[in-house]
Amino acid sequence: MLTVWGRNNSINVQKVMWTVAELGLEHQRHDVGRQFGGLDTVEFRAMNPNGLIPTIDDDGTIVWESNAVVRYLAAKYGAGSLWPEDVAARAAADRWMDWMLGAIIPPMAPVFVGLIRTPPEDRDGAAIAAGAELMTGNWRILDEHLAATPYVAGADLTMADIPLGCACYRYYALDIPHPDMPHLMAWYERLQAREAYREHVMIELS
Ligand SMILES: N[C@@H](CCC(=O)N[C@@H](CS)C(=O)NCC(=O)O)C(=O)O
Repeated sequence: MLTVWGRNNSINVQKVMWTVAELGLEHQRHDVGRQFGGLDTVEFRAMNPNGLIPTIDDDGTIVWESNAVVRYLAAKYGAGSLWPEDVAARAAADRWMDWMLGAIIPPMAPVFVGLIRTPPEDRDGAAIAAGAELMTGNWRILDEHLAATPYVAGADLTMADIPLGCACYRYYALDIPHPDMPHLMAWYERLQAREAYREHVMIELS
């Protein structure tokens, strides 16, 4: 049995739960993190010494780091679908998963924390605007890439779409300027047509 630890409003848990749903895996999820606590217990730290979510136990195999979890599940249960079997195709997916961590998450963090988790009177407007501008510039790179391909790593949904798809929902849900990026929007609409995406990713920001 697959067990997932993590509250459902965490972007990193959402990556895992969307993957689990796309693969149709039997599972259980425990609400831990933030208001639920549970990350500082001896038992949890024995699984993940960082005390962070998501963490999974798949019949005794413990995995943490959300992109590593997505890769593990895709490789084990989604060969030929979420997991591209061709090495070059897999590299095309891998690079965009890692790119999300370096190009989207750092500028998105001050925008998300500033607008969602900070009272209006305490917000750093300059930091929010700078993050939004940097993030938008990087989304433009993906927008141009998506002009030539319906999904991030080819004709069909793969693991490459998962981290970026989770971040894209947040980008459009945040109250910042959203310049026209037609290819990004078309891809985002394709993702929204998927039940698993709507259920596990399109959750009110909190
Ligand atoms: N690089 C890690 C980051 C993990 C992380 O920072 N998780 C956050 C939630 S998104 C967390 O555990 N925060 C503590 C909490 O929720 O209490 C990953 O991608 O899994």
